[in-house]
Amino acid sequence: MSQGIVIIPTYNEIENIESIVRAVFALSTPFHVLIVDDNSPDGTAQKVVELQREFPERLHLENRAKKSGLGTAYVHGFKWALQNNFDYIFEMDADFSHNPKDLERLHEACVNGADMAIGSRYVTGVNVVNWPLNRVLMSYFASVYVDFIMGMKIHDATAGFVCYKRNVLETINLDKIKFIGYAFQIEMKYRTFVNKLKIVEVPIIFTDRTKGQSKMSNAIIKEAIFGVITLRLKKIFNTL
Ligand SMILES: Nc1nc2c(ncn2[C@@H]2O[C@H](COP(=O)(O)OP(=O)(O)OP(=O)(O)O)[C@@H](O)[C@H]2O)c(=O)[nH]1
Ligand SMILES: [Mg+2]
Repeated sequence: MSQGIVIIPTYNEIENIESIVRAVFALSTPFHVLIVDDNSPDGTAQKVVELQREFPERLHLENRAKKSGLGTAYVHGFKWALQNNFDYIFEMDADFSHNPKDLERLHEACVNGADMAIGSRYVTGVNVVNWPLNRVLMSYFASVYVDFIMGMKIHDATAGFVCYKRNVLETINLDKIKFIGYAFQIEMKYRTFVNKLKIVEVPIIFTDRTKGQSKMSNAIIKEAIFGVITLRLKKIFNTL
């Protein structure tokens, strides 16, 4: 049987970790979960170790020494998932912005022919709950900007709720991925697009986190703005 694994990067998610893990394991599809924790000072990883006693087969933990960004945490998780022979590999946040129930809809899209299924906020209008207007606008226009520079027609280019079929991650040189924030999400989609793989957007409702701290920063926004141009130039000069 083909197996799916949900990768959840964490930094100081003690208020969310137990409920998010339980929410995934409550689904009828028996997904595995891989937590990639960056030595969170609040004890997130210790909580995962505790939960592993209850879910010894399906809950996995990778510890990294220090906070190194969401992008590299995912790259670490992707390599782990490929090595451990998973067929469907998911990205999901720990903070319940992504509804774990939607994992099954993303999975279904990939089982039915998509190589990459994106949980998208902007396919049918704007499906974002409780975000300040400036964040909604920035996030919405990020995709317009991505289309303008890269010619990639994806409604939600910075989405971080994704299902990949393993072939997508096998065809991307993961060692080249260095971005840490939204630029990472755009880069993964761009490389999938450039490789002419099938990308499908599945409409989801995104809700702002209610517990724990956001790790968004101006540096992440800057990285995205210049990152898109860098990726486009690399493609033009054949060094992507
Ligand atoms: N391992 C690891 N995880 C991280 C790092 N930065 C963020 N994360 C995790 O990545 C996920 C998304 O981070 P958020 O802070 O929610 O970022 P965001 O969703 O863009 O921002 P908000 O909407 O404000 O919550 C969460 O599960 C975080 O715990 C990091 O440096 N290392
Ligand atoms: Mg979040």
